[in-house]
Amino acid sequence: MSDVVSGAEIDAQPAPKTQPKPHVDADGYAQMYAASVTDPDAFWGEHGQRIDWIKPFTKVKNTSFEPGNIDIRWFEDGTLNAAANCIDRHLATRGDQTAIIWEPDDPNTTESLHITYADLHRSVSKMANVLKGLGVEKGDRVVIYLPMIPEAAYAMLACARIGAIHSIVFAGFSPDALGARINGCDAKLLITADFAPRGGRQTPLKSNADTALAACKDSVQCLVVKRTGGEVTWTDRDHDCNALMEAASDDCPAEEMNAEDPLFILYTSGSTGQPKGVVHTTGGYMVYASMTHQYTFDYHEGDVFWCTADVGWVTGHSYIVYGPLANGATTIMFEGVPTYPDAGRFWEVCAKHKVNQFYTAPTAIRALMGAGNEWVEKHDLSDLRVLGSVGEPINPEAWNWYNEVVGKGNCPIVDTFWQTETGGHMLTPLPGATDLKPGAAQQPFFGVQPVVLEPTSGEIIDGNGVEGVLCMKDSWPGQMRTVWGDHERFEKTYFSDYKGYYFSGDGCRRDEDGDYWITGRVDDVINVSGHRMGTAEVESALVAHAKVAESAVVGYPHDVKGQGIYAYVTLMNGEEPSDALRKELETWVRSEIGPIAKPDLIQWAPGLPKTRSGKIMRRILRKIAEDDFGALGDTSTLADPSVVDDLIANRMNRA
Ligand code: 6R9
Repeated sequence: MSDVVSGAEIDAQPAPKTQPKPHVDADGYAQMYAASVTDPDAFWGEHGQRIDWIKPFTKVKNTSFEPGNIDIRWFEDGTLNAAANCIDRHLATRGDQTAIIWEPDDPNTTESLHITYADLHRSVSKMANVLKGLGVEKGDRVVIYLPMIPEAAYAMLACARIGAIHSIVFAGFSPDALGARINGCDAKLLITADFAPRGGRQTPLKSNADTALAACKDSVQCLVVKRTGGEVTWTDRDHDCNALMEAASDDCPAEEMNAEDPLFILYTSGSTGQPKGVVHTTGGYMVYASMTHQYTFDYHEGDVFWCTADVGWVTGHSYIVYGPLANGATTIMFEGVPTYPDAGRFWEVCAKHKVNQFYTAPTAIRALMGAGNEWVEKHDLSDLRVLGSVGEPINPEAWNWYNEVVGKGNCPIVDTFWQTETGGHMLTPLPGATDLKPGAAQQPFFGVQPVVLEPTSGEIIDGNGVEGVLCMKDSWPGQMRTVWGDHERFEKTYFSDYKGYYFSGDGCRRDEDGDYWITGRVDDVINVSGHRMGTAEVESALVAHAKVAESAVVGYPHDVKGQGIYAYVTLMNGEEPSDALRKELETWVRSEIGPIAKPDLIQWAPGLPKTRSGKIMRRILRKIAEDDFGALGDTSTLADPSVVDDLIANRMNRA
């Protein structure tokens, strides 16, 4: 036994893991940042080379934020294919490397899958040929309504391969929301699955799809993936995806696309009207998604990267699929939820697949923090190097828990502020380069030029220790290009309140050190569990109910969700409030929009506080929902100030 080390001794002295040198340190960041904003053409001309072009670009930046002429183009004469960048270019060097690890909802009944780059090439090419066989051509729109299964990535990349534009609808959305999005972009095809297992439950996707398609043109076809094999009804427009893929050729050349050809549409909520189709194009988006993925997460060759988002959100687009795969990473696709089968699931998956970078939302962190440290401590998280947060401001308590209990004080936390509209990270610390502050998004990514504006005058506020609204002074390659079918709405939403700037909709503070802190939306958008929702959308769902005369929806602080949905509802004359009706309205909103839009609190409001011109005073409703009615401010402009007393007396959210 003399020269043999016993197992116990090995356990007692684990070899320290080698840590790669971060891509940039503080000086490196400062130099690169300065270069990116002083000469964007030179900077992005160089970093544009990180992806493969079919025809190299000769022009880099051609962008205008000028009123009446909002025009954003990057690399505009270059051609490329996004799927070839995510797959084909890796085949020679890493065909056998795992591209996607698929982790199922239920680890006790289903095995995880390791899909190599060669496998991915085969499946995406087959799916691309299936799409072509169904008549999908370059420029056509394809709506994807799938669970988090490998086919979701195949479908995205198959569209990209043939130049079709995908629009993913989160599988938690209702048939109505799905139908509106299919019609909104005049899609030729819907790709869905029989069922979506999640947290041990199953959403009947195909049946939802049938309901949605009843409100669409007969010509829209439906490609159905078998996920569970459960029984579904079959109609004339349905096609069996598994059978067609099996029969399809695995040879499908990648279409040559212009840098400014649309890659995808993704619907997102704003402060007014129905959700709008955010359009991202190919070249700038790919450069930006891959570069942010590499630098923000300090991604190195061979790392296993896990973003827990759903591909139905932009985070899943940029940091499950396009960014990691463009960089030749191993990316995890997780079908489940953080608490199923138990509250240790995230950490079990991290240990099982030796995850190096882990990226999730504050709402999940808060929920798991509440479940107790023992769920984390029983798993080996020693491969974790970087932790990420996205979707909403992270409160310091959750940040500290994430840092200490999950990261053991060794993993920088990157609190990434960005939006569906921005394509990739805008403000974020960089591991190894930024001294972290819990709750701050801190510093602009390369090429991003944040400004703080005075909310009413729109004047730039210079210097540090200031607060205002967050705008961007100039374009970056990942910026959205337009609202699908409505360029005017694009200009009106993002460029009209503050002329010459891109307006994020968020408030922010720049502290004494010049670090940015996001203070939350300044418009009527609320953030529930990291999901963006327009209060107007929930209101219009409520008033669509026959018994509802009027409604006003606001957010209120919620321990786990960040914000909860507080709905004030005025009933039609003659209708009586009851708990049964409250339930009915909750179910109604779930079916109109989806479970994430269900109001947490509904207050019966015989009247709403309005100005004499009839405008609802949301400021007052917000304060009452926050149980902070001592600070209502001026109510003298109200048409009938007594409604406020009634609302306070019957408030639902007593501290
Ligand atoms: C990526 C994504 C965007 C809105 C955004 C802001 C909020 C996102 C944040 C954050 C504070 C962060 N938000 N990240 N707030 N700190 N790190 O979430 O896109 O769904 O479009 O939401 O989310 O309010 O304006 P999206």
